[in-house]
Amino acid sequence: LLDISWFTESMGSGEPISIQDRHKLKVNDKLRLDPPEFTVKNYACQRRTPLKHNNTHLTHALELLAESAAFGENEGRSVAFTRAASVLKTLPRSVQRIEELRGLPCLGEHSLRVIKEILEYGASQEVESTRQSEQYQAMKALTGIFGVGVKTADRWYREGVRRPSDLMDSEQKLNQAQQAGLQHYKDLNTCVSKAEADAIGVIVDQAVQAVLPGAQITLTGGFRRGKESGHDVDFLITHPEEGKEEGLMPKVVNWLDTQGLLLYQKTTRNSYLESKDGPARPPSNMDRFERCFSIFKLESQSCSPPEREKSHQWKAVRVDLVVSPFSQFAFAVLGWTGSKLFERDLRRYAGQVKNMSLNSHSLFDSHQRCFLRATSEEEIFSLLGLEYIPACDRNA
Ligand code: DCT
Ligand code: MG
Repeated sequence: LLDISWFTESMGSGEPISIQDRHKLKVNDKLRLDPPEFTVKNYACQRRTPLKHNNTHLTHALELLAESAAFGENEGRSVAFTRAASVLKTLPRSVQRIEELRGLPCLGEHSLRVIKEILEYGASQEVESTRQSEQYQAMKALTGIFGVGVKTADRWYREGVRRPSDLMDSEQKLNQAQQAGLQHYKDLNTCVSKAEADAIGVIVDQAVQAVLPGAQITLTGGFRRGKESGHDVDFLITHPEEGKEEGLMPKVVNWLDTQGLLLYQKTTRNSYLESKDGPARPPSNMDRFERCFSIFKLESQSCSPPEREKSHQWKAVRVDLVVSPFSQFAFAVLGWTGSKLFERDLRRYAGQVKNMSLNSHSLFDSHQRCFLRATSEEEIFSLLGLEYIPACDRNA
């Protein structure tokens, strides 16, 4: 059996090696002298992560542990499992032996233990017992309700709620988003196909052109990275003449609503320029654009036939609309294309390596104390000193 402790301890710490470790190293001398099987860069934004990869049996397991950690509000642990999974996604072939992972970044002891168990026995006990646990299943079902986050789901769980149907005749107070989420639970937990995303794109473009001719819409999120299905559809709206986009969202939403196309909508205002700190202190969150969280009523002729039952003439689909001023558009596209881990690492890389601050509005150079302008994603990568990674390879 391979002892994983030598493996993690001897990796990249830069510390002097103790006598005991030296012994362990001797035992594993042969392994250590072989060159590493794979080389992988540290930050997700420095590597290419295609949609299809060769280690799904491992990444699904690690991602389930990441999800479970997030349900327990342990973000650090959740990100660690997500990072480990992401590293495996970049490997050019499937991993056969744990030794092949030597020297790879982001693989902590816990992740390695899980990987090793799956490689040897075909499954991990921890993953399977988590998957079967009442708490995981309840949290998964409850956070699957639109408008319900981990905190609310956890509170409900502790009060005995296990599944969405338990909420129907309970005393629990639901806000408007949650009521809509519960009402359309089944549809919203059915994947949105690319064809459905495109059909919604046609409608959103109609709405946008009707209220502001010349405005442009861009499909972002997972679909821009080449995914064939997703949990929602994300659009970014802008207009080449800076300023024309102001006040656009309420008009678009009103047009859609008048056509009877919205089952739910909540618009948040652009708070970027209004923020107390002002743009000189770039905010770290990315929700400062004028943004509309909505549920579309997509008529069934626009839906793919196998997904529609005859009795059901439409499907509820989550759609996010975001309006960006043209000068921030490149940053907005980059920020809204994802994946979430790719974005997280872009921001982390900017801060830790370049002493810059990146968000979906801007790039701020803390050393020169100025904003760096860009009109394309390529330019932003270049300002960060990164090789350009196309959207299809940002599936970290
Ligand atoms: N995003 C981010 N950080 C977050 C949430 C979102 O950087 N905490 C960015 C990255 C993706 C984009 O916003 C859209 O978010 P989602 O729709 O949640 O992600 P997705 O990749 O489009 O996934 P899905 O295909 O399931 O919709
Ligand atoms: Mg999405």
